[in-house]
Amino acid sequence: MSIRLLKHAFIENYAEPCWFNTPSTLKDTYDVVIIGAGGHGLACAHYLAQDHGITNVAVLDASYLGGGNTGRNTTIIRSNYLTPEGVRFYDASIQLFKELSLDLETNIFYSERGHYTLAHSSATLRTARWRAEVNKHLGIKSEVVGTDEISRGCPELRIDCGGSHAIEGALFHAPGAVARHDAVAWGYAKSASARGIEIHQHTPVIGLEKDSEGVSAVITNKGIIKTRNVLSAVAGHTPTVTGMLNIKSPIEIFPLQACVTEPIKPWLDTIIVSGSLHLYISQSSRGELVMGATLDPMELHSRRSTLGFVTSLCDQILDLFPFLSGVKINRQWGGMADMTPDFAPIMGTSPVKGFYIDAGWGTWGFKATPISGKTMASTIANGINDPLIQSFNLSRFGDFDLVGEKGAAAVGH
Ligand code: PYC
Repeated sequence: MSIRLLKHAFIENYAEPCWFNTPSTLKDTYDVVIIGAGGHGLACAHYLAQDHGITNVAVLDASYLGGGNTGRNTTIIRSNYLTPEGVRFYDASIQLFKELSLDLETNIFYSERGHYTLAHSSATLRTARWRAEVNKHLGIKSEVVGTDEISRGCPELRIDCGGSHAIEGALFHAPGAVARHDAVAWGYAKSASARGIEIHQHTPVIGLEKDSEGVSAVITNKGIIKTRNVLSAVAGHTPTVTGMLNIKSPIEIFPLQACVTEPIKPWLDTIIVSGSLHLYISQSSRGELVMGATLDPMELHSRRSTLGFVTSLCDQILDLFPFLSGVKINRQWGGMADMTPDFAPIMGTSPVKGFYIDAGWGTWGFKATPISGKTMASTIANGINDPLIQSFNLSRFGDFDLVGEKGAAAVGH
């Protein structure tokens, strides 16, 4: 071994390059405490500082930054939802995503690809038309296309789909895009940090306190923080956190699994989704095929990934793209999807004053990252729900005023 190399093994005083403000101790009090250093929590921190000048903020995470669903999703961005509330909300997110690399001075590799939701039956085509009409009405580019047009957009796609469930058409959504998910979290963390916001990793929250005025303290493994504003942005851990204040939520946690292949030459420049076959596939800028399926069928608080998932997904993918049979799966993983009964998020104020919820992101959270951060920041700064998230409040379940978002992924169409 060369002496030069050995020298580096014994010298430990090279400072690690660090984008984030991660002090080793907590302050006694903050104006806002955000639980969850995923994309949503960090985006909220960024917009609290940028839009409202609120910087006495701590973002806490039980584990590491971006290690939950932010780093585990398949990065699809789209706004071709079915409800007007959903379409407006996700379109506002796309508008923020488009400028995000510049705004955060971080390349998030935003890549507009076009998004095909395949229809293998006349019933699915009918839903596609319904979604296209709602989208067009709200100025969103979506249209139903026939098989010739699908073949022009993705010549490799086998329209007869292996012979048993031929493709009849698709909902095509030109703004459909992908981005590098962890870079989104890093960019928001960097920007929030630069404005003085603190990020505390490996700082689990073990309790929350309230008094007659509302939420009053956050108990962590490193001490108690006094605060009058707490945001829970913890995806699959939401019922645990809301339970600390005896707030009931209708969320149920289901595993959602995904995988990537080895990198191969670029050939797929669109996003292909089939609700009927339970699959979605796109190609990353690195050349990997990023693929996923529907939720696991049973409620489970786990991120494990299974052989059954990858074999059944590949079986379906090969019906569409048989030439991939020799391509290797490199990695597979799972995330915890916090599903709501109406497939829309739970956002905004809660029954406890000063305690805010950003949850119920099921299979639709990554694409909402910028707009959830922006609207939660405005909600916290003003103490009232931002108009864009009014319909997503927890109170809708008590008021029987559900959203019914059947344009969400992994939802029967
Ligand atoms: O909402 O498009 C989506 C999606 C794809 C995979 C998970 N969610």
